[in-house]
Amino acid sequence: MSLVAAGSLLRVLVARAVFPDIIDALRDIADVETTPDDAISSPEALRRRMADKHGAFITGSERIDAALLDACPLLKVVSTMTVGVDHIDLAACRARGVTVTHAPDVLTETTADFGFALLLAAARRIGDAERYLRAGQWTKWSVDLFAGADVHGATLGIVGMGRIGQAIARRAVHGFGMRVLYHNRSPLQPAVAQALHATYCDLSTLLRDSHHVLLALPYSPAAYHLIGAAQLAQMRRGATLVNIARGGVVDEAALAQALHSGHLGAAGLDVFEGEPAVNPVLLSAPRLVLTPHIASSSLPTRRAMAQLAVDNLRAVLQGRAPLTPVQG
Ligand code: 8YV
Repeated sequence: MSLVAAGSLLRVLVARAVFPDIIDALRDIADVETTPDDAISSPEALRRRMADKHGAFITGSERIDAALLDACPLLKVVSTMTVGVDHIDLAACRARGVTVTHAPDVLTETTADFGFALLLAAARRIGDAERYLRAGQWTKWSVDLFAGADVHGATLGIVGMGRIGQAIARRAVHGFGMRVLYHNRSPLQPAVAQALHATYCDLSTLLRDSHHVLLALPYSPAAYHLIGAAQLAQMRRGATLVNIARGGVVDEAALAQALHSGHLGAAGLDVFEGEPAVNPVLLSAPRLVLTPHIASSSLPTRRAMAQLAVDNLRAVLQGRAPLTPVQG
């Protein structure tokens, strides 16, 4: 059953400039307001733009909260092209009967590739080495020039063993001969853990025993500064920390301190607490690779994420079940 009477058109907001050819697939069922300049709407502007809409296509940049929802009485569906939903107040959506959909699965392998790339870049100091060469500082070979840590054969601790964590574990075990420890809300089914050659342990054990620690957990308030000064101190001297989860999981000042002191060997961050602003303490920290939240950014994957978000929107607006609703 359609959500509006015959003759009147549904209205959808596409909050950022995403692949016009994919968005065009909404036009036969809805009047579509796009964002050709790709500007990020302030909360007030977003409220204004969404006020008369039945559906919204959003990215991780748009925050959906109770105040916004109260200004959108017609809203039926919020479709985010991200897998993470920490920018959406799910309880407020549920209370108002607004369906929330997200984009899992399509980005898993691409994001896992990037997590591994960031681990390799950090451990093997690729960022520092490239800057050094480009700056014309390479005048002679020397025995320990940018000598980093080995990744192959080392122990990788994965915090958050969902789809992406598991895809990283497969790369680590089968591609790099690593031993994998993991920490998760609950252990995997024994057969799944066995197939991944991954061993469950508590966070302290994982931090103590891993040469490299990779964060791939979904963000929730409980995960805020999960890795702070005390946890960094538990990590092995010379270990690597990689964060592809959300910036808030790591205390950035404590991380900078652990790099300056030499306790941590290296780190790689794709996500930041105040992004797109980056805490200046990170910019001056040594042996740190920084990337602008691009783990899912291959062109085919970003297109697949947008396509899935469109398919979810179409389904809900046409009265069908969404492909990938947010559970819970
Ligand atoms: C997004 C992500 O690219 O899907 C997620 O949860 O973190 C990334 O894939 C990012 O949120 C930007 O919208």
